[in-house]
Formats: sequence, C-alpha cells, structure tokens
Amino acid sequence: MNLARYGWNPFFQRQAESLDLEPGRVRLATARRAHLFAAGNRVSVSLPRNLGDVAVGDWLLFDPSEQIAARVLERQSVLARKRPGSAPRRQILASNIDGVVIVMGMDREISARVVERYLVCACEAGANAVIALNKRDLHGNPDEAVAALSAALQRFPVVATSASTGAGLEELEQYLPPGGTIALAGPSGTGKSSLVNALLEEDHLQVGSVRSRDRRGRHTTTRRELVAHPRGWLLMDLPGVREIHPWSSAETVGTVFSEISEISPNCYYRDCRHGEEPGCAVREAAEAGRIDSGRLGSYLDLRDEQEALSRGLAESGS
Ligand SMILES: Nc1nc2c(ncn2[C@@H]2O[C@H](COP(=O)(O)OP(=O)(O)OP(=O)(O)O)[C@@H](O)[C@H]2O)c(=O)[nH]1
Ligand SMILES: [Mg+2]
Ligand SMILES: [Zn+2]
Repeated sequence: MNLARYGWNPFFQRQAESLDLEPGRVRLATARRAHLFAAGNRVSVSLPRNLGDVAVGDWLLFDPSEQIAARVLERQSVLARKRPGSAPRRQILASNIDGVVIVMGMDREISARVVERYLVCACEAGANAVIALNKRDLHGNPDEAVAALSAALQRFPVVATSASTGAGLEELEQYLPPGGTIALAGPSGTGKSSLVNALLEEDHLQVGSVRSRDRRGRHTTTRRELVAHPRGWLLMDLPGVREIHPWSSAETVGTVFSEISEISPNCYYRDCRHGEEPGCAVREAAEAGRIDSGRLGSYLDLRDEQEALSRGLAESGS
C-alpha cells in the first residue's frame, strides 16, 4: 500500500531512519491499542505506557514482528482545545490535519461566536477552514443564512449542505485540500457523522438523533476515526463537544479577527488593549459601526482567554 495515500511526506520520512521499524498512521485508538493504516495493510499494534499521548492522525513507528508501537513521530499540526476545568491542559482533537470543516446545524440558532472559537483552533493548526451549515433541507431560506454568517465571519467560506439530500456536497468538496486530512468538528447533533457518510456515499459511521425539545445532540460519536475517501481525502469525524476553549496563541486570535487586527496599529498606544485607553481606533470603529461590536466582544474574550492560558502555562512551568 502506498503510504503517501495516508499522508506520508518528507516531514515524517526524515524522522523515520530506523530500518527495523515500520510507519503507520493511527486510524482508531483505544487506551492500549491503535489501529493503523500501514504499508502491509491495516494493522493493529499495542501501545506501551511510556509512549505518551497517541492521537488519531498520528504517525507511529512500530515493530512489525512484535506488533508494538515504538515511537510517535513529531506532529506537523494539531487541532486542540483546552481541557474543561481550570488547569491549563491541552486536549488534542486531531493530529496532522490539513483542513477543518466546522459543521453547524440549520435546525437551531447559528452562532457566529461559536464558529469563531473553532476557527481559532483551525487557524492555530494552520489548517484550511470551511463552515458547513448543514441540514439546509430544514431551513426556509438557507442562502440568507449563509450570507449572514459569511458577512459576520468576514473571510471564511460558508457552504449550505444537506447530508440528507446531498445538496451542497460538491461545493463543500471544492474547499477541501486535495488528498488532505480533513477533520469535521462542531457541536453534537449538527450532522458531522452524517456528512462523512454522505461524502463517502456509504453508511460507515453511526448517526444519532437530536432531542426535539432543544435541538441538542446526544453525543452519538464517542470515538475519533480516520476514514479513507475514494477521492483521496482522509476524513476524521470528531465527537461533538459542548464547549470549545481553543488552545492557541493570542496572535492566532488576531488572524481570525483580521478586520480588528488591521485597525489596531492606528490606536494611539502601541500596546492598546482596546479597553478604556484614549485614542483607541478599534473602539472608535466599533462605535461608528465599521466593525461589529459582537465581533469585538468575541475577539476580546478569546484574546483574554488565550493570554490567561499562556500565563497559566508559565506559572505551572510547562
Ligand atoms: N434533515 C436533516 N437531518 C440531518 C442532516 N444531517 C444530519 N441529520 C440528522 O441529525 C441527527 C444527528 O446527526 P449526526 O450525524 O449523528 O450528528 P453528529 O454531528 O455526528 O453528532 P455527534 O456525534 O453527537 O457529535 C441525525 O438524526 C441525522 O439523521 C441533514 O442534512 N438534514
Ligand atoms: Mg457523530
Ligand atoms: Zn485600541
């Protein structure tokens, strides 16, 4: 089997000097075992305790005779969030990804504020991001919803899809980097697993239902899995999460809110926090309606969160 099909590239090749070990990419993992895409075929290896964290999408070197993993190769990118709780701990959602589809459901209110949080995670990973407003079949005016969200987000593509009817899937595919590893992320019940099945044109993943009372999902997907699409993509369905606190830097937040970071050099103080300072060009722009005040609030929250994270990390010495 050709390893390039699974994302093998010179970045990983350089780390794999040993002749006795073979590379494989984690397709599915439990605490003690990982199922891999490897040259021989699909193999399953045991994960020794001293190996460290193993995430879906990781490349491992394993000993083929013992069927045991020896090393996790350095990651090219990670999609990560802060673990719930006060301690600054990172949870890797997906490893070595090229693109992220942020899936939101048109059967409920679409929050640009939630999407922005996922965008920060995607940008921190250096991945291409596209937003799928799924369940377009349940919305009276999907084009209007797309226009509203793309105006709110400024520069990220938004596509209306339906996993049920197949509408919008071809358009979505145009935004997926060819041959790349693509993670589908978003709240529970928005149709991430359904979209993977629809893109594959087969029912590979289990799909859940949503509570009719509040449209919340039931957290049907509980494990991460990488599946190979016939057109070359590797799709990673992620479990829906209730809360997303990005694991990133304050600079990455600035790239998601580019219309705000473009104005901030015009503030009187170079280190303006856009709070109470005199001569703040960002606040002026918000007051004049040139930037959206909801966006500004979201930007300041995310910036403060990421700065607190950096401080927490420095204090804990990690
Ligand atoms: N009408 C309609 N229903 C959809 C669509 N996509 C998904 N659904 C339904 O929405 C429900 C949830 O779908 P899932 O694919 O399980 O959602 P998920 O995002 O994977 O949810 P978690 O795994 O819990 O995070 C199921 O009942 C699906 O049949 C769609 O495009 N249109
Ligand atoms: Mg799912
Ligand atoms: Zn300012």
